[in-house]
Amino acid sequence: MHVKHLTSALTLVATAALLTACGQKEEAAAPAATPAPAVASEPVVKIGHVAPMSGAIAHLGKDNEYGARMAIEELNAAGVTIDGKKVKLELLAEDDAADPKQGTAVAQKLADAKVAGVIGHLNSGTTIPASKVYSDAGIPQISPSATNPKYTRQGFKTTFRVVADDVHLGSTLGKYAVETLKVKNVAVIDDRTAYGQGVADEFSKAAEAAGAKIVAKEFTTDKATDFNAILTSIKGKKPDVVFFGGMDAVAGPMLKQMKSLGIKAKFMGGDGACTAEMPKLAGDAIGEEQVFCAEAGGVEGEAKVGMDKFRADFKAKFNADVKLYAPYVYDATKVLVAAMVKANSSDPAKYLPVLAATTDYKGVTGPISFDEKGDIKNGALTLYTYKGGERTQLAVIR
Ligand code: ABU
Repeated sequence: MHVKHLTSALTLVATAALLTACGQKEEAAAPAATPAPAVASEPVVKIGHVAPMSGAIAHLGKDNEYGARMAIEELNAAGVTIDGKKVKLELLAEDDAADPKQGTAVAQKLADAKVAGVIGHLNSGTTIPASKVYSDAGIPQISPSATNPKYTRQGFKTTFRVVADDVHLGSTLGKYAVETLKVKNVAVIDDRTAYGQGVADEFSKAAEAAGAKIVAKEFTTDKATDFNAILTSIKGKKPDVVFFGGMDAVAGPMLKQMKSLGIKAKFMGGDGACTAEMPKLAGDAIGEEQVFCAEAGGVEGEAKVGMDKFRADFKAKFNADVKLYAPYVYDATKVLVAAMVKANSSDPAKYLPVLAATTDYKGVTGPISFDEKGDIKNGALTLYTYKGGERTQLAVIR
């Protein structure tokens, strides 16, 4: 079952016989070995986490895993009681290398290990195929970062997401490009992943609907490092902005090559290219207020106090800044466990309906309620630019 009882081996307590020396009479008879009372250790509840811990975006995978570790350690320290028993939460962390095949393989491994729930995966391209494995096994899954809408639209009862999706991201960015940045000619590149292609398509639709012209459409891959051919072609079309659907590991070098080709256009991206790592990846090619992007969540005003504390605690614990989705992983983990506690069970069949009914959970990323598909209700977006080598918040949009 999902709560594993660890039983201690019986400890034999031997009491030394006290014998008198030199044939003297025994002062105390040696008692027979007596089994000590068995001390049952805490039941263990296993929670899976999956993200790429190897490959080009391992830095983001590590950020996610740190978020999960922080939540689990805090919960264990505070004490979690399910059905009257104090339990120990155990994180089973796996690496899917952002590869769909490896994603389904580790999903099966976690299902076989009878995890009570899964936080992940990071990428839409791995989260979507893995979700079939979890659905078949009846295991609830919360993605903290996969934004392709398909994930929660497959009719599975086990899929949840604590961030806004690509429809929200792409359409908001497309509108922002035309209405606020006043761009007219747009070039679009995607990395052919489920996320990159999806967010680029949504951006294009919204930018066109707002009156912009798509002057170039190109694609690359999530492993490419040389963009000279597509950027040279784009340069000839004189775009005001280049939108890239893909991750920061590709966006950074792409910005460098735009600079060396003399392309002065603005650069936009979705959440995958909106990380604190971008200035490091793009170096001095990241011009002042040249790059605009959005994170698929956000808090402002008083609600920011919890997020600011989370960031400070994270830094103190891991000696690293939050790169992107660690706070969402942290909240996803706590929401999952809160549902188990409320349901008085870590059995997925019992706590899944309670998880689905989550209403106004107060997370560091804002209030979390799920709609009928398992998507976050009223998901926010945060628009950012980069100034002085720092990701700088522009606005939170609901
Ligand atoms: N949302 C951007 C990164 C993850 C993904 O959806 O592939």
